[in-house]
This record gives sequence, C-alpha cells and structure tokens, in this order.
Amino acid sequence: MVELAFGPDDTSGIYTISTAPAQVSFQDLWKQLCREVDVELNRSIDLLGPRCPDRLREACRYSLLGPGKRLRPILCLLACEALGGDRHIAMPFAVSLEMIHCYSLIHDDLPAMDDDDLRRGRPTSHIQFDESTAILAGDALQCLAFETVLRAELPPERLVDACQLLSRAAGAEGMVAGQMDDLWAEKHGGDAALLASIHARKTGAMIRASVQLGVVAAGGTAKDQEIMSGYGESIGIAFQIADDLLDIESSVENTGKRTGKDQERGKLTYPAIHGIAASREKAERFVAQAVELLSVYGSKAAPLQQLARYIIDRSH
Ligand code: GRG
Repeated sequence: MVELAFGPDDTSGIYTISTAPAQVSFQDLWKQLCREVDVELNRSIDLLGPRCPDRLREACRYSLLGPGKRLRPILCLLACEALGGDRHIAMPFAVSLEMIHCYSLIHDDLPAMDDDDLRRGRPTSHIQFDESTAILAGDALQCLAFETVLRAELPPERLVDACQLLSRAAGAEGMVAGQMDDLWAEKHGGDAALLASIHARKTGAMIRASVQLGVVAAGGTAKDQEIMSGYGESIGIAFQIADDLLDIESSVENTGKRTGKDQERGKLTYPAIHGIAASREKAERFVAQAVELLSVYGSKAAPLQQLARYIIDRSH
C-alpha cells in the first residue's frame, strides 16, 4: 500500500491532511472519514422530528447507514481540505450527498427500475420493508438532503450555491436524466456517444458535484471550481467503467450486489461497447488525467489523487 503524508492531529488524534508528520495510510484516512461521516448520518436521522413515522425513520436509517463506501462524502471533505478548508465545515454538504445517493439507490433497486433484491450485501429497501415504504424513504432522504445543506455554518450565498449544484447534479438534467436514458437504452440500444452521455449524468454528475460542494465549503475560486470539476468528471467516468467491469468480473460476495446483471438486462456499458481491455485502458487514462489536474495543489491534493487510483483498483 502506498503511504501518504497524512498524520494525526496533535490534539484530537483526528487525521488532517497537511499538518502531522506521522505516516497514515490512505486506507486509514478513508476509515477515519467514514467514521466521521457515519456519526453525522446517524445524527441526521435522530434529528427527524416526532411526526416522522417510526417505520419511515427506520427505512431511512437502514439505507443511509448501510455499509457503503461513502465515496461522495469523502470526495467532498477531501476537496475542501485540498483547498485549505476545514472539513468539519463541509460535513453537512458531505452528508447531503450521501442522502441523495442513497435515495437514488433505493429507487434504482425498485421493481419498476433495476429490480434488485440485494444492495450493500443486504436486502434492498423494498425487500426489507415494502415497496411503498422504500419509495417514501427515498423521497424523504431527498428532501432531507437539501435541509441538511442549509445547516452548514457558511454564508447564505454559499448555501445557495451548494443547493443549486446539488439539485442540478441530481435532477432532471443530471442523475435523473441519466437514469431515464439508461432505462430507454436498455430497450432501444445505443452507441458510444449515448453511453458516455448517460453515465456523465447518471453517475458522473453526483461525483462531480461532490468535489464541487467541497470547493464551495472551502470558499474556493472559479478556477478551483474548474479544476475540481475536471477532476470530478474524469474520475466519474473511471468510476463507471470500473463499475461495469466489476459487474462482469467480480462476485456478489465482493460487491454486495448481484453481478452479471448488465448483460442480462442488455445494458449499455463500457465493456459492451468498447470491450474489456479498451475499457480498462480508458479508465487508466481518465485517472491519469484526474491526477495531473490536481498537481497544482501539491501534497494537499495527494489524498484525492490516491482516491482516483482507488476508484479503478477497488474490488467493490
Ligand atoms: C433512481 C433517480 C434514480 C437514479 C439512479 C445511482 C443510480 C441512478 C443508479 C445506481 C445503479 C448503479 C449500480 C449505477 C452504477 C454506479 C453507481 C452509482 C454505483 C453505486 O455507487 P457506489 O459504488 O455504492 O458508490 P456504495 O454502496 O458504495 O455507496
């Protein structure tokens, strides 16, 4: 494992990117960030008021706290720190990204969409609860995400920017649009251009928004936003290619979801269009591009560069 120069903060024992001399692996940093994010995810469900029905609260908690990678929150926190910001300020944004992501997974797993019974190694929401509860949990998480953005202790104009970035990434021209076209392409087929356009929106838009929200939290410039957006776009494509390859080459034990489904459903995927070897090369190229883009930030961006590699080396 490559060791990076992260270290425990002198006083709190919490890792920060820039300060401490001790060597902490990327994996340890990731675990630390996951723990921090999970505390906040739990708290956000606890904060739901008494008028929230218990069953709905439990369905929200079940999906939100499921054993996922927390990729989007971590991207947000690391982007904020790469620009010299305090990641704790970015935490509400980070948590809101996971909420939108979880809502999309719940809805994607429904019988009307991908019809999956397994997610993150556990029964999907509509299997664990029932279909209507799953739909409503997704709806509730989506609304809660925007409320959570507004809890960040930042100037109002930055909260507006964050809400706008998040809603555009998730909405009718972003993730939802990508999902719509993906379902259409399952029935009607498509070419390399449609594939790229679907994934730039379905998966890529939320990944890009994750780093963009980190930039907003850190008070970054338009130039920072441009650089981080480029990084987000590149790793978004690499992430999707890796996901397509895992569907072919990995197992349910590794991924926690059914594999081999893309081909079964006639999905438009990178390996289906470009072949396995060319897809892998493409992913490598996008990761190299992402890493290069961040070189202007020096060692503060090392974790994001490491993360770009992890995206294609991961086993789940
Ligand atoms: C239903 C509006 C709506 C959108 C669904 C996100 C999505 C769009 C569909 C999920 C289907 C899928 C497997 C897409 C491939 C990329 C992806 C989003 C994988 C899951 O994300 P990870 O790997 O999951 O970050 P964890 O569980 O680790 O959070």
